Amino acid sequence: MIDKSIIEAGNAARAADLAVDYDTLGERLDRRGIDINAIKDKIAAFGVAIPSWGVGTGGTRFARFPGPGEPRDIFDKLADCGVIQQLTRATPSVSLHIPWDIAPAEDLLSRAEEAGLTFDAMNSNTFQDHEDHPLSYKYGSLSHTDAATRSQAVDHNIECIELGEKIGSKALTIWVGDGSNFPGQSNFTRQFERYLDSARVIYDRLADDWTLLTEHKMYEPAFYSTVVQDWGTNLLIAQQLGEKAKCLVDLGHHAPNVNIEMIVARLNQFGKLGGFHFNDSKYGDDDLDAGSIDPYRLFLVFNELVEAEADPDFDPMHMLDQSHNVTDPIESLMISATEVQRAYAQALLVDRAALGGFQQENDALMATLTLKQAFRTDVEPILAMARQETGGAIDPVAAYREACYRAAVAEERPAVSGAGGGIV
Ligand SMILES: [Mn+2]
Repeated sequence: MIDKSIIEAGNAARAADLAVDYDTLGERLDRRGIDINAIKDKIAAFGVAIPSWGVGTGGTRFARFPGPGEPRDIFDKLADCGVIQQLTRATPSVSLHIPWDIAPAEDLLSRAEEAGLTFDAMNSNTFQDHEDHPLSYKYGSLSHTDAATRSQAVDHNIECIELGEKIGSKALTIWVGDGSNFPGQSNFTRQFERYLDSARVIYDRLADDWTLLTEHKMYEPAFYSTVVQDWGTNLLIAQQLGEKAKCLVDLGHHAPNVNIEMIVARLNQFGKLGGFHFNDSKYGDDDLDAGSIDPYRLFLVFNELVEAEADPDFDPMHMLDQSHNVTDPIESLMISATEVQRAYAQALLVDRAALGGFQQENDALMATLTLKQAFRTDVEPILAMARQETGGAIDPVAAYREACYRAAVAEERPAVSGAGGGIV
């Protein structure tokens, strides 16, 4: 963890400027009928989960360039996630990926507690072969033509649920690499029937307070078709399986220019929006840092989420899911968590009564300006004040760099090879 005195000294040096900036923004928002403290409290209560695999350097299918002090195992990953939470107070939970993070439940629990973390959704993995799985997933897993392979994949998902139950998780996320690379290779209908049959066995194993999240992806690793290619198929799965099944939207898993905020609205309208994987993209599933390319789109997604918050039962899960190839993953995850909070804060500033009126009157210009007014507001003082008041750092990256955390862990963690392709 970072020495508290570093955080306190950094905050002390910045506190006076922050107080002025916060008060100034508070006055401006007050003129718009908005209570800045109410927004700040919502931001302070908002959390986005860190994926355990995100704290390691990612890569492409060409290569991976690991940095110093790479986490060696899940316990190193929990330590890194603890630092992110300590400085940002925006990432209270970690999402595990099995088998990469397999460890005894009691050890996971005690180390998470030390790091001030809880566990978010469990993630199964049947997109690669496992040492202790005799059958290969080369031609699919839950939808494989071979019943024994499907059964092996189902059993793996049930093991993920069993570990999750011991560590306080309440959700299983399934993403499969199943699909085809050639027209004619797979029968679309039979393949999806097999997927649904397998998913039903997993679903039936879930406790009543668990959620099954299924994640769609239009391509990769299969390049002609994927079994769960888009939100339509994802919605069909959730509807076929039942109440506990919901859809997970990964922002990078769509064709370029798809209207993702509209997908969010549709899924929510029918009670099937389960959660998000945040990242950003320029060309495809680039897994770039959230908010780094198109922050307006992130805002528009949150605009739908704030609209949905009117329903007290609305409680989607939020997680970052991105690949850090050229930055320190801890720094990228801290900035990304703040970008997600920023989009949420901006969306909270939308004058919804005015927007509804402009929509009713078909005043397209004023409706869109209502959104722009919220988006253009610099909410950084709100985010920084929320961090300061909850014990985090006003400037998380500055505190992290000053603490030389990466150099310190590099002393204990041996350098790892960058050979071979990396994936997240
Ligand atoms: Mn994802």
